Amino acid sequence: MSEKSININENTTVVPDEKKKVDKRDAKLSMAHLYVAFIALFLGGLAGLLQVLVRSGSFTLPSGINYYQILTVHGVLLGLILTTFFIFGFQTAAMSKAVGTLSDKQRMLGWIGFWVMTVGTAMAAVMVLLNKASVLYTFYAPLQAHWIFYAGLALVVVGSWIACLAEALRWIQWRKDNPKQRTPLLGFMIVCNNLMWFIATIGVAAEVLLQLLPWSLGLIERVDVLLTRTLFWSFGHALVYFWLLPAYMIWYTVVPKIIGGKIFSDALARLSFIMFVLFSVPVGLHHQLTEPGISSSSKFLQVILTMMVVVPSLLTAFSLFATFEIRGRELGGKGLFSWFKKMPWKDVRFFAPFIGMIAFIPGGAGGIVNASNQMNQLIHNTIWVPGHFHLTVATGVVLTFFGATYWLVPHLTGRVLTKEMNRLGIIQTVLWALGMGIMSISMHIAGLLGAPRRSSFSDYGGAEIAKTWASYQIGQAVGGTLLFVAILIFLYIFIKLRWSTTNKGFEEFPIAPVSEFAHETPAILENFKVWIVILVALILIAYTYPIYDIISNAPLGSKGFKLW
Ligand code: HAS
Repeated sequence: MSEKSININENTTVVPDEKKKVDKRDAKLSMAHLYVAFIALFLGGLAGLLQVLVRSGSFTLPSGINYYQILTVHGVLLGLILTTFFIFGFQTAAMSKAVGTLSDKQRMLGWIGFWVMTVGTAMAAVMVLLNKASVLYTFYAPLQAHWIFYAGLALVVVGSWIACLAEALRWIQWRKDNPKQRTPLLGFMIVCNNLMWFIATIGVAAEVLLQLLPWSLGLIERVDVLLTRTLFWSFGHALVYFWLLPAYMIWYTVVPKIIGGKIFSDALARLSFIMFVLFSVPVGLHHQLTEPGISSSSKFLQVILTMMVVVPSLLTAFSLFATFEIRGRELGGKGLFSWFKKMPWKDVRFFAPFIGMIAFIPGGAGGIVNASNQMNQLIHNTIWVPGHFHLTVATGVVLTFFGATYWLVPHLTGRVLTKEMNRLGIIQTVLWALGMGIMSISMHIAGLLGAPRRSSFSDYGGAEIAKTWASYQIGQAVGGTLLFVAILIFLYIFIKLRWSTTNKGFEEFPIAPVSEFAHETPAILENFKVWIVILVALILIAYTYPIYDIISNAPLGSKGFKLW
């Protein structure tokens, strides 16, 4: 997109021309990511279906496949591959649309990043399928996977850094071309997400390169299990916000346009993203509250910081309610909840992310329960936790990604979202919401009754104990089956939107302008130097002592269990 097509509204936030399409070369790069993402969705979803059927107790896996293998396929493909590829696919298109077409050099970097990630994915996937890496998506030591699995995941991370660099360079170029102007909101959000991702992945890269990979290659005999887990979680919680922030980008900038409204406040949106950058990394210990070997004062500090990272989500909820209410009133609605009736319920581009928002409310509340130390003792390592993340990532985030796919794919491929596909999309969303609702409610209740997570039915300590939560296992199987049907419908719609010859045309890439009543955005929000200094300080405060403590009091380390 040429800079000429960018205009500036009264509040000086840059809004791209709505008729302008994403450049074809950028669209190709974006689509390449989506193909890998949706292959991962199919295979990961199939593994999920097998998993709930096994847990229901009424299905036995064919010989040669074990429960932990399909659990690893499910977690790695959906939690790591679907998300990462979708996010970079979406962000490439969004950067191109909101900030401008990538230069040849930036696009080439984007392709290098894509191929490095794809080769890494193939390496890790082959090892999991050969049952040489059934170590789940968190790859906790002392379980040891084949070194090719770790090398593959390291390549996924390195490839993602290259993709981040390509996007950052485009944004920097815009700043140079437009000095003293506020950068486009969507571009700013992408830079925040990538910055958070880059800082967070340093921890997991250190874990893999300094501990797991040399250990699996036989170069070192033992690993410090607690150190590897702590490095993993310094990345792991930021990982969940790396999934969430693209959904928030859509909630803040796309959904208001679809309902015919405006962004409530540019400043509030940027503040919320900066808060995620600051507070997403130094909170990982809330995943380790029950682990010995970490002092309670370090855990306490990180629990406080966890409560801080809830604040930007509350700001987001406030902004969204305001956007909906203002638009509802513009359309003639009266009373507190008038907006509810005025929303475009029959438009899947709105309906899917909105259902995601609703699911995110109990999902987020569950997160606050998890983070509260005493309550964590009750739910940790029970199936309550998968209940929590199936509401947050698998509903809040994934439904938003589905909703975005319905306009993004036709936009990128020169087609339109037909009425028929829109209707099917709504059915798909309802099925997804129903399936996820039944499954995650069952998971939460079974978790409170003590059902462990990450365990096959036969490992429950005997069928007698398992009877306590058996009916909820059936609930999970029913929900999981509905979800698999919803995946098949989604893939059918994707194929139609991508390859059909009867729906050629122009589909909008919706980006809303900022409300003319919004306050000016303080310049400091764009000053990344300040935020990076504060971020590094927070990480040092939160992690220096626990890591020093773990290393200086380390026992011999573990030789581990070779699973290959
Ligand atoms: Fe979490 C475990 C704490 C958010 C994902 N989390 C996990 C795991 C995953 C995950 C995958 O403190 C498992 C990891 C593993 O394998 O072991 N989580 C939190 C907290 C938040 C939170 C405090 N989590 C997320 C998000 C995720 C995610 C987001 C993915 C995308 N989580 C934890 C803790 C654990 C944990 C502990 C460890 C448990 C253990 O012991 O193992 C917060 O960020 C949540 C804040 C969210 C809100 C909701 C705001 C609502 C909004 C919607 C507005 C709706 C509108 C529509 C406007 C406060 C923005 C209105 C319409 C109407 C009609 C009403």
